[in-house]
Amino acid sequence: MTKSALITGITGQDGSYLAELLIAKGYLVHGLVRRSSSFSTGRIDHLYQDPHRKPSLLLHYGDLTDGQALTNLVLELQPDEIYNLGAQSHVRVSYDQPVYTLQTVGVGALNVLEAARLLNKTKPVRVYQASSSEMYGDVLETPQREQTPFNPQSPYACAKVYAFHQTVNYRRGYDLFASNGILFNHESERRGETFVTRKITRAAGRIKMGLQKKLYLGNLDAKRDWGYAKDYVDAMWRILQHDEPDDFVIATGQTQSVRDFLALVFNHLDLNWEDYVEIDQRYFRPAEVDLLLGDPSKAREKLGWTAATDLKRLAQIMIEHDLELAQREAHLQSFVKSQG
Ligand code: NAP
Ligand code: G4F
Repeated sequence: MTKSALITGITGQDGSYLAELLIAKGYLVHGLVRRSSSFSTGRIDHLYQDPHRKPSLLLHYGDLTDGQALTNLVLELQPDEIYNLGAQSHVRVSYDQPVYTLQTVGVGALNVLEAARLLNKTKPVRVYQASSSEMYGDVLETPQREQTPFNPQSPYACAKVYAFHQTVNYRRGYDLFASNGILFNHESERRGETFVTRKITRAAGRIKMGLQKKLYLGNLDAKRDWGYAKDYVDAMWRILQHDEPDDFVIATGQTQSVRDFLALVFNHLDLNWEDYVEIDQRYFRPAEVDLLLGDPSKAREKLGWTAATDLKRLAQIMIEHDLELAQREAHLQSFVKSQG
């Protein structure tokens, strides 16, 4: 029988890759989309098929903060699996919008769990919660593993810790199949352009094409365990196929600094990053997470999952994509100029 899944955050980086993966596995995918004045479905538009074929993707308006509507939707759709990926996911922005961040990340997760608890009374449902390595914050142990205590450093991380614990509570208290994936940073050519890796690859491509002169960044010393989003959505799926609900660290087991990533990207384009990068205090955070390094042993042993893409290859994928975008932009500019 066809399995069905509901993805919150389907228009985001991870939601789009997860939708692709589940459709390829034969799922009927439902996506929660929040209404906006312009379309937000650019990352998933390619997944629409011939309207005469049986649909594999259906979108529904909704918002994580509207618990009643979310419950109605879940009870109506009766999905086998729910992936809660929706969030205000930018750490720096969470300092400017702490209450909104808590509402989407913390209360939003609670709304998903409540809806699942009600459905689970009549039909089994499995819930994946998108937890984050940011929860380790000012780290108390390196590498970070499932047992490492959380020490959050931002409004975003505090909200994710709340959502993590509620997921565990619903598992214990209501016998709900609810699991946390504690994912370390993962990037791609679909990464939002204000996250540091994509900000760097976009700028490097534009600099190479003569469209931009400088790149303004914050703390270059921060270290992250960066993987490829396409690999990481496979881990999400495996977490929900496991024979019991549990919590898993998903990471590469390698850490590099923002400076290292800059060098990888600019060297790939035969450029020296030091000629272009300037430090701007606006991009520093009130409290920084200096070092993230995950230990993915449990995921390897219990889920058979490992990160397939290393940072060098990831940087190459992203820069090749963003160089092409810059080439198109340059071409368009010269065409416009040539028209007088
Ligand atoms: P993303 O690209 O920022 O996508 C976030 C998604 O959430 C978007 O579809 C967004 O919709 C949606 N959303 C925001 N507020 C919402 C609301 N109130 N109601 C419903 N949907 C809402 O994030 P991502 O990188 O794909 O990450 C997916 C999840 O994993 C997030 O929960 C993030 O916090 C978590 N996470 C990410 C990483 C990482 O390195 N990428 C690591 C650990 C955990 P719009 O398109 O309308 O904005
Ligand atoms: O790319 P970032 O904004 O990612 P951050 O803060 O690590 O958060 C991401 O990963 C988390 C998992 O650990 C997710 F939960 C979260 O949703 C998000 O996807 O920043 C990475 C590092 C930081 O240390 C930041 O201070 O890069 C540093 N950085 C230096 N200059 C910058 C910049 N970050 C951004 N966004 N912009 C800069 O100009």
